[in-house]
Amino acid sequence: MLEKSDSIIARLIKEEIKRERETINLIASENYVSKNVLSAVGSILTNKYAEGYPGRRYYDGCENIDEIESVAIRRALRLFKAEHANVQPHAGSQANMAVYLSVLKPGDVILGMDLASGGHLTHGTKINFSGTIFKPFYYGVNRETEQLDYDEIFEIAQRTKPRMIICGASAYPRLIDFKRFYEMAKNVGAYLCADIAHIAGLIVAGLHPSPVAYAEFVTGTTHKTLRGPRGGFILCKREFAQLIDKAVFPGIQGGPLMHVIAGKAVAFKEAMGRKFRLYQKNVVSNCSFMAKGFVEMGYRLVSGGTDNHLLLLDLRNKKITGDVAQKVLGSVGITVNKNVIPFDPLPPNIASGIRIGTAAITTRGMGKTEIKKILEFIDEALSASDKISELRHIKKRVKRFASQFPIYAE
Ligand code: DSN
Repeated sequence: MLEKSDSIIARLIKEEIKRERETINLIASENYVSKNVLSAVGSILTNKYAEGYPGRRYYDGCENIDEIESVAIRRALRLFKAEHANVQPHAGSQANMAVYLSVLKPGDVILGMDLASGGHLTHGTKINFSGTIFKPFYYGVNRETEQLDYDEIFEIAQRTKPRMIICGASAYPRLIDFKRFYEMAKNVGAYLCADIAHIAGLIVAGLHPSPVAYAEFVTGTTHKTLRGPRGGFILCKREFAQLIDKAVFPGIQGGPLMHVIAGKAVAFKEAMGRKFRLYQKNVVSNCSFMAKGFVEMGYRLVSGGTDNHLLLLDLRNKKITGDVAQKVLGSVGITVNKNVIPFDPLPPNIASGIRIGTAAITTRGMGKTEIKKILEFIDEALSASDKISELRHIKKRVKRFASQFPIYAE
């Protein structure tokens, strides 16, 4: 028993269970896995080394491991209607790195969405491998609409001549037109990599257009809207299968995390069901309901709304920074992250906004009634940001409220 052999870690896990149960999680990239995913990830599969791929391993004893990885691959292919899948990337960053290294050379030009406009670190940011190994150029959003401006992106692509265009985002509340990206990539002779980490669940449920038919490469994570274990995956056209597999192993990774791959397989199966589609529908409708609620309370939404699982609040008219808002909400048990807004006058560690997502609360069974309550908590807390006793009172109410939605039946 962990309690006896390592009381420190046992206590901290218990504390984390309590924290998750007693708080409201609005982090757009987080979710709660099913008990079945948990049991696969917490299994003895963590014991096994399996460098290589099914049928081609560098270690013996991989007969069960081979089947597990093959099942995960087959399910990924079916779920996303893809030609080839690699389920070994430890995370989204490794998935992106493997894609870049599969067909690009150091110094090649890449064009990705600016981090400050909602892109991701690995899409060419200067402080990330993607911005140091390759020569990055960026597109952002239109100043007026705060949405992607495809004509402008095309103009940047024509000017910078990238070898690869990367589309997909971490903090973009609108639909992404993958077909438009594909057409412009072809026009300038670039590969297209679509990073669907955030919206993978919406895509399999048919609530967001899929890039799989277009992009040579699609990368993603399994733990966000897809509601699987922490990890990454790559889908690609058949002709790039070998290059991708070699780029993941032995290119950038060693032994795959087989317990996680088993968890991915379980999550892929769950994502094929009707219940999962309904869940995704609720994620999106909860998000648009929350967006309307914020607008009614006088908050400004970046781009004026949302089409997916997340929204971005511009807090400037509320005279509070993203950093302070994150801390204030955290102090009452509502977890969000500060986020820069497009053309933010403040630096990222302060930021003018916060990012909010509805995947996790929807998993807990929350709907419109609960969202009204959450909106009330948020507005009260942000309006009482320096009133300690009021914040304490809100914290108690949040705890009582959240505890009514157990994550795992006790
Ligand atoms: N950290 C993830 C997010 O919060 O969107 C992206 O990797």
